[in-house]
Amino acid sequence: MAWRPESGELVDFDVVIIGAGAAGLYALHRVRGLGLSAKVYEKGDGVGGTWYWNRYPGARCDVESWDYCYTFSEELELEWEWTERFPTQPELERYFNHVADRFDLRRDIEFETRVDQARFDDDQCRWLISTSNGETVSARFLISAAGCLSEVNTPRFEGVETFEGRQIHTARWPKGGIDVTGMRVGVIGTGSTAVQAIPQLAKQADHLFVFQRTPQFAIPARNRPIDADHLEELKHNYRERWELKRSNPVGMGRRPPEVSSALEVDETTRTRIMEDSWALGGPGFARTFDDVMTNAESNQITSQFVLDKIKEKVADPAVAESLLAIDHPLGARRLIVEIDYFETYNRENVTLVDVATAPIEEITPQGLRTTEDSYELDLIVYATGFDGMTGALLAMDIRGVGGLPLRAKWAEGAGAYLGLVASGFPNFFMITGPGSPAVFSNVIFSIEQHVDWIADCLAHMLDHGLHRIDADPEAEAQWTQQVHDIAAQSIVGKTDSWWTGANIEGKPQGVTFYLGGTHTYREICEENAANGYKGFVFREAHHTAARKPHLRWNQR
Ligand code: N01
Repeated sequence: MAWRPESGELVDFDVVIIGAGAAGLYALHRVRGLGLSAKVYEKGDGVGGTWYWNRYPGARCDVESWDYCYTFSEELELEWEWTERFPTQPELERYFNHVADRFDLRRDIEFETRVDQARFDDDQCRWLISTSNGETVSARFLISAAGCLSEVNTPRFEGVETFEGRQIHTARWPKGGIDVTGMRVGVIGTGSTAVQAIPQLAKQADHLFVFQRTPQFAIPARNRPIDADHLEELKHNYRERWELKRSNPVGMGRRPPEVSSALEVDETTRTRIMEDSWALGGPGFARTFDDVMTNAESNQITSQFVLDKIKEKVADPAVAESLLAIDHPLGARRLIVEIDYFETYNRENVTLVDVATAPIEEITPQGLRTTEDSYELDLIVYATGFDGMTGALLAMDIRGVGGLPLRAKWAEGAGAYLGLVASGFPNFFMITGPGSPAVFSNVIFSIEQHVDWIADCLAHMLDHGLHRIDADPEAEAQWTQQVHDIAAQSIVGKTDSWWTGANIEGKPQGVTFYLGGTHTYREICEENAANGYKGFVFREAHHTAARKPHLRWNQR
């Protein structure tokens, strides 16, 4: 316990923030700006969150660099120079380190420290937070910036411990990299991560085996360096891009599609529009038409177009058939953005293994055995994803009023009012929590919006002498219902994936993202704040049991 030696009291903060990724860094900056004391706990030994952990070969963001960046500081936006359309992990890690230095954030971050438990003390109206270094601190407010994709999912195959080679999850790739030269490498998975890693590993490995259970749609990235003219233009237009992001349903700085529906135009026009969109590449392809995600016919047309394009890239018809056996509509799983992925299967040293028809049975000392064959391997790469949305939150033991564990509250499904506060867990804010658009958007732009809302709410509480905020259970239930109703109208969630929680055994199933659009969500949040935070329940300071007042909070 981190008792203050001289007084025997707990070390107190106004705010404790969990995680020093994009969300934690900005949250720290904002709460400091309110004059509050804050401490960030970060598991890693550096900042960047996702971009600290995911160092696998080929790791890069599949949102354009000029969209995937903070917008809160004009100076930051104008001084940072992105070098590629889709930034690599090293470039992103440099960016977040630059942000940490530029805003002097490091002094309030404790690295290599995991939050294990957080308990709400209702009498004192404070959170007691225990960490992996054996300390317990107290804070008026707790903010989770733990991320939507930070709790890794490694399937528990029989015989894992017997493997004589090396095995690693992509999100735990070592800082120095792994030299796979001359190795027989097996990659399990064909999601976004695997699709980035496979072409890079294939270039070095002696032989690469890809164990594919579910083939997926992937759109060419058409990555390119950003030249001086483009950089100039980006700097010139950043304000306009910000406006576009605010009005875009997924927070990207793009204009709406040329036509709303594929069904609105004749075949020639529609093919031309799809060709243009294909030539542009990137995640925007999912928005070639407005109704790709909601209209089955429009989706079918777009899906078929992509299938035909993929077919052209793969030389071996049997391999092409396996890659094209896609069982879901385009966009029902997260659309993948690729660089040379399909072409990689034309290499002699790459073998695609279908583990849908012949599942992996066990890991053996020499490699891996499916129901049909055995594969000798030196390195097994688990590109098997994450326990998304709630995994990192539930990995901690978070307990609200009356000691209720968050795990118990969410046993039947996760939800929080506006995705920000879960009722029964006062003074606990979630950035990109369940019920928010979260990663179903340009997540860094969503993060900024969530953090701004939270910081404004804290300022409101300070100004009005309020010590406690909770979500009204009824408002929360209505919001969660709305989240589910909107999801029911979309193709998202009609197919099992990490989006629905299907990749984690025993996890409640269902989409927990708000799919009504980030622009609409933003308006709802802004209106909520402007109307006095309806649906939230506040308590004034004098309701809190007497204790030595926390100076900073009261001195403001
Ligand atoms: O994880 P995934 P990911 N046997 O869950 C397979 C973001 N991201 O790390 O589909 C065999 O998508 C599994 O098969 P199946 C992005 O949001 C962003 O790739 O369950 N296979 C699947 O193929 C993305 O959506 C970037 O049948 C097994 C794969 O493992 C999210 O992260 C880059 C298996 C897991 O795919 C997650 O992507 C990378 C088993 N027992 C990721 N268990 C950017 O560029 C699992 N699989 C921003």
